[in-house]
Amino acid sequence: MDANQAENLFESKLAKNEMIEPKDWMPENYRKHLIRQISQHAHSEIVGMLPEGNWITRAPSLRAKLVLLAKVQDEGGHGLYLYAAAETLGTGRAQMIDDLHSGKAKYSSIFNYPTISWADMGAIGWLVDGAAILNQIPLCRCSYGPYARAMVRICKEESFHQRQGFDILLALANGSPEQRAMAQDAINRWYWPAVMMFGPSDDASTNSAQSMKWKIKRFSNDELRQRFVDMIAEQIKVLGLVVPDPELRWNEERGHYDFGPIDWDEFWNVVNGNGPCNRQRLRTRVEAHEEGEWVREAASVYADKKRSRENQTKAA
Ligand code: BYC
Repeated sequence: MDANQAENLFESKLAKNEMIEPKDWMPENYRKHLIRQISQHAHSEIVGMLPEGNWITRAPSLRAKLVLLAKVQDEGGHGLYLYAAAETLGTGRAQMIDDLHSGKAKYSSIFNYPTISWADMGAIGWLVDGAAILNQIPLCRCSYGPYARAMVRICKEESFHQRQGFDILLALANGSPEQRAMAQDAINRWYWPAVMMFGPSDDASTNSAQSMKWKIKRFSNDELRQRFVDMIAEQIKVLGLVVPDPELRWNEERGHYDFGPIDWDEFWNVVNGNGPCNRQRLRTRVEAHEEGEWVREAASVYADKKRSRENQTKAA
């Protein structure tokens, strides 16, 4: 098959909504675009374990601790499926991890905010995982097979995460005045960063147009953000709390909630490494990686031994 035929086949698969698989021909920029997005996504899951991991030892009950532990482990698993999906595109995991540690690769802005109370576990589950689900469900239909398939399982787990977050906030909202205030404070701090998670507005989104042509992204950043605002504006009524946006109002004509302006300076500041916890998060990740050196070494020596034993048995 010549280059033109290969490209035609790729385009016709996209047009028919067929998946592109690792061994299929694909344009180099499609490959690079996916490596960028999938590795950023994997890094977000792994760095995303840190703000919540912070509360495992301080969970208010054994049940809460078990649930949080399971959730944080799920995030670790998501990172692993996603690194594996990125590896099918020909990039090595060690390279991706180096890029995270050197600050070259991005990860979601949301994980650079501190978790200062137990209610933050609720706000992260409800708002952050809630935003993640809206962004990630369409990725189950993205054009690259290994990414789309990884997202199916991830989304199932994320929906459990969102419920556990809501459950924490509901308990606090129905608790003492102090607990209610704690829930409101967490929502006040996490709401806008969650709104920002969807990325820059459509006119400033450099990757969106191409990503949509390639059927990686199915909806724009602003479309998904609007869905999120609409969903949260309704769900918060059940909690009897409020979102920190005085301009949030139902717009009958649009059939959506209007909302106030987003502080894009804050967003870019965090994306560019200057959020409240960026340095701390990277330092913790690098330390964890260095401390795990002996595990990686032992695993690879064990794999070598096993292989050579198998070879000896075959030769005998
Ligand atoms: N934070 O052209 P755009 C989770 C960057 S983990 C940082 O719109 P794109 C969870 C963007 O990378 C949730 N950077 O980009 C885990 C680009 O820079 P580069 C993570 C951001 O890719 C644990 C530039 O801004 N989810 O759920 O079309 C516990 C221009 O943006 C952000 C995913 O990663 C941001 N928020 O759209 C709990 C989902 N937004 O790369 C929960 C998969 C934008 O050109 N990713 N940037 O240098 C995506 O869907 C898309 O990559 C995005 C951005 C919607 C994030």
